[in-house]
Amino acid sequence: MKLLLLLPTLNEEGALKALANEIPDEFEVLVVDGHSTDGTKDVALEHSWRFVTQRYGRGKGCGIKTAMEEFLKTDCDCLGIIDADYTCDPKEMTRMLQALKDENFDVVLGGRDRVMQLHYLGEFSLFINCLTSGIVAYLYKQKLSDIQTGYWLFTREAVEKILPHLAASGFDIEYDMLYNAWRLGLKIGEIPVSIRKRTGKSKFSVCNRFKQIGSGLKYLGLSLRHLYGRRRF
Ligand SMILES: Nc1nc2c(ncn2[C@@H]2O[C@H](COP(=O)(O)OP(=O)(O)O)[C@@H](O)[C@H]2O)c(=O)[nH]1
Ligand SMILES: [Mg+2]
Repeated sequence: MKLLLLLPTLNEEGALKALANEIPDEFEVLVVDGHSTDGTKDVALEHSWRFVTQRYGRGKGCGIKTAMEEFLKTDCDCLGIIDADYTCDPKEMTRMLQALKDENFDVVLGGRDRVMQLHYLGEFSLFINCLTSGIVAYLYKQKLSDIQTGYWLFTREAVEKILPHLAASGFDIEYDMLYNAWRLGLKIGEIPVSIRKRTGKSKFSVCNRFKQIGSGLKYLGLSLRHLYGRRRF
């Protein structure tokens, strides 16, 4: 199975340099960039990776939607996504791909180790992640422990089905992808993966944190409406 690995970037020059030697040779790499002002593009071109500037505006979600469109233009079978900030180990994607094949999943998430999350992301992020993941796992009846993960893997068919429904433009894209995968009846799996210390600065600001709470409530409402029908919610 041919895999296209997406690295969504916003000023990730340092992290991309560190990641470069770790990406398995068999993966094709696509960098979708949100108008970086550092040397992100140079690093991508230096390694002969495909480089595209995102369409539809600012935010990670616009980057992911652009990447899905670019993926559908290739002959690759699967789209893997990892955050390009060095927290995600690209080799985990090989294990995710194996799980996708073995279990016939349409979508696989990498569930990041919670002790490492506490260490690298802090108590508050871990608390929010446990809370939102717990609610989603209960409502969607799925074994999911980490819905805020940066590790995602989709079959081509899953991308074809999900893409027309994606509405999120920013960091709410993870809620959106999962909500639509579940709503469309795709087979979703999760396997345990590792995380590491970020290289460079996080783009997830305090303002983003508030927006993310609003988005979480929005997708909770949409999910409840999907489960119980329009009239009650
Ligand atoms: N294409 C694109 N990528 C983005 C944008 N904002 C953040 N990213 C990338 O999304 C990933 C996650 O962002 P990050 O800053 O690490 O957020 P955090 O993991 O929540 O701290 C990183 O690879 C970022 O470079 C954006 O506007 N466009
Ligand atoms: Mg990050």
